[in-house]
Amino acid sequence: MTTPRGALIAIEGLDRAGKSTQCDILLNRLRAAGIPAKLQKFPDRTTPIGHMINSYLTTTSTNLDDQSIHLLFSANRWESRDSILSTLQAGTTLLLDRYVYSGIVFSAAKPAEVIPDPKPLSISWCKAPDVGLPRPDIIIFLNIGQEEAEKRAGFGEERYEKREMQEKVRGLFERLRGEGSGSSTDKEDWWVVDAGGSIEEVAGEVWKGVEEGLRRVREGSGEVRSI
Ligand code: NYM
Ligand code: MG
Repeated sequence: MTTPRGALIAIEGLDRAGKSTQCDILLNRLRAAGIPAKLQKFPDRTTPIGHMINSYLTTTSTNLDDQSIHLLFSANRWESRDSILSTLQAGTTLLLDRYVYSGIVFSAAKPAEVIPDPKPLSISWCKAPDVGLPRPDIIIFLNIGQEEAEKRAGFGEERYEKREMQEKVRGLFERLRGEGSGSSTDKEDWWVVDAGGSIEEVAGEVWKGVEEGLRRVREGSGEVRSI
């Protein structure tokens, strides 16, 4: 008998929603339950493309136009595609700390800087370069209010961590999740968790989402779908 494939679980949310904390807890919890698991973070700042992204996010001297940085974020996922698929095929569950969905909403939320054509990037334009990447079995969305996020340590250090931008990101995530008009992802892909509670409370709710993701894989065809 072949090994059943691992689950692909994306954790998404605004900056300071607690994604990285929850990913670490989850990884330990999966392993403690005897489920082989790995964590992959996007952007992956360790690759050459990731170095460019990091310098864009952390310095004001690296200037890239909105389209170019968007495509770099996407390329940074494509360069992991083979390892994502082989990890799943080896029976290892893979947690993604951000994925395509952050890619879409952060780019689409940007105030267009280009003159004389100040149109923001559309969701469909932003989604296009990621079409064909492995699609998560479940996307766990850590939902946090803006005031709570701003209270958390480190907020405001990087590009995009501004209130106005974050509010747009929040609205666009809602649209993607199918809560507004013009959703471009399937509603059943999303598992929304209130991330305003204690770390333990949130971890408990996240775990329920993971169990749902694992169930979908068990009952599914074994195939990894594509975006
Ligand atoms: N981000 C992240 C994007 O703009 N596009 C993407 O494709 C991804 C994966 O990068 N503010 C943004 C969201 C964050 C920033 O992410 C850095 P993190 O998780 O803080 O390292
Ligand atoms: Mg950040």
